[in-house]
Amino acid sequence: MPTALITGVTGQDGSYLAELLLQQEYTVVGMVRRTSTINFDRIKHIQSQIEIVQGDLLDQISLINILQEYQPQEVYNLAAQSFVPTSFTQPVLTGEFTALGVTRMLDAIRIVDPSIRFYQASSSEMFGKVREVPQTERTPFYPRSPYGVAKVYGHWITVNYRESYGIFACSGILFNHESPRRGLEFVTHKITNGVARIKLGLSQELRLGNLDARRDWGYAPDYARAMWLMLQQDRPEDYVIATGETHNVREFLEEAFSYVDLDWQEFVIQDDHFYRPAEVDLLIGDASKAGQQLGWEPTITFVELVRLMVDADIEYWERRLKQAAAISA
Ligand code: NAP
Ligand code: G4F
Repeated sequence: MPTALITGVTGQDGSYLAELLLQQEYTVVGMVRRTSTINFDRIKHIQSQIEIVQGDLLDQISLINILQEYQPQEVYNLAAQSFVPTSFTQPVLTGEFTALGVTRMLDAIRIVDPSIRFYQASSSEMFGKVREVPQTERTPFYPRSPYGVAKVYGHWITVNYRESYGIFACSGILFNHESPRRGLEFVTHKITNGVARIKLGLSQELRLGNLDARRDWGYAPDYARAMWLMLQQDRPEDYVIATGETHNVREFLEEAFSYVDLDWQEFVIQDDHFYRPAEVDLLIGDASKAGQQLGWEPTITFVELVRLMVDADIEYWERRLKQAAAISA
């Protein structure tokens, strides 16, 4: 059976992609960086089925060694410093992980086995101050954060290694995708976690930044499927993956709070701390190329996404409350 290496396997997307590849009977090798405490929450249910190997996008030799030892046919490069606000406070580190890390992996592939198929996690953040609506594979980039700039570098170095060395390298230009496994600092999960805590009496307020920003929000497992499909094609190409619908943060709030019969305006406080030095105001993707060539389409609507995230957070906090009650009884 084929072997796939996933960098960023402990992240939201890495965990869903690992599940999908295991279902397809791949041998899955998950690269993790060394940390002082184990951070396998998202993959603990499949940990025994994955080969976990230590490596770091900052360390070229670790990448070469992993490719030599495990000989994967496919590499999915999902590791990155992925939080936009942190890219403003740690721009150089973001460039090292999110931009140069891509070159380190591509060069490791070129040296060890150029027949390896490569997936790069490109981002709709590259469109930034958008040049056209909706955004397609041909829309010019205008990134608005050090993260977006780093992703543009990662995107073009992927194209360059494809054109220079004939590597089967694809970029998925993925629009925002969410799930109960989304990091808690991203706006969707911050909202649904806040809603659950307020509903259960654990919080009284939710502090947020810009409520006018518009995003094209999809469901992460659908996007993991698109990554895999890209590497199964006859030719390497780049694809936009998106739902084709856009909503602002305020609409997300309305949907999440009203689902549990609360009025968001009674709890949400706008806080300057959560505004960014430069904002991406509007993202909406046109995934028709992925529809035609990959047969890909999203399976979950915006309302279903909001509700499944609220449900998961309420379930999580109810479980925690029951555990606390059992301990104190
Ligand atoms: P995530 O949850 O933040 O996961 C990032 C992963 O990268 C984590 O496993 C993290 O490991 C790992 N990582 C960070 N720095 C590393 C390093 N130097 N060496 C090795 N591993 C490192 O991100 P995600 O939402 O799953 O996104 C996956 C990828 O898609 C990212 O590249 C992101 O930029 C991109 N993307 C995401 C979206 C989206 O909406 N989710 C949209 C477009 C593109 P730790 O667990 O140790 O921190
Ligand atoms: O959830 P966000 O932090 O996601 P953002 O910046 O769009 O980036 C995510 O999607 C990208 C794809 O386009 C990925 F490449 C990237 O790795 C990441 O996964 O913020 C969404 C919007 C922003 O406009 C932000 O200003 O929500 C607005 N927002 C308003 N209040 C907030 C908050 N964002 C956060 N994180 N926290 C707030 O309190």
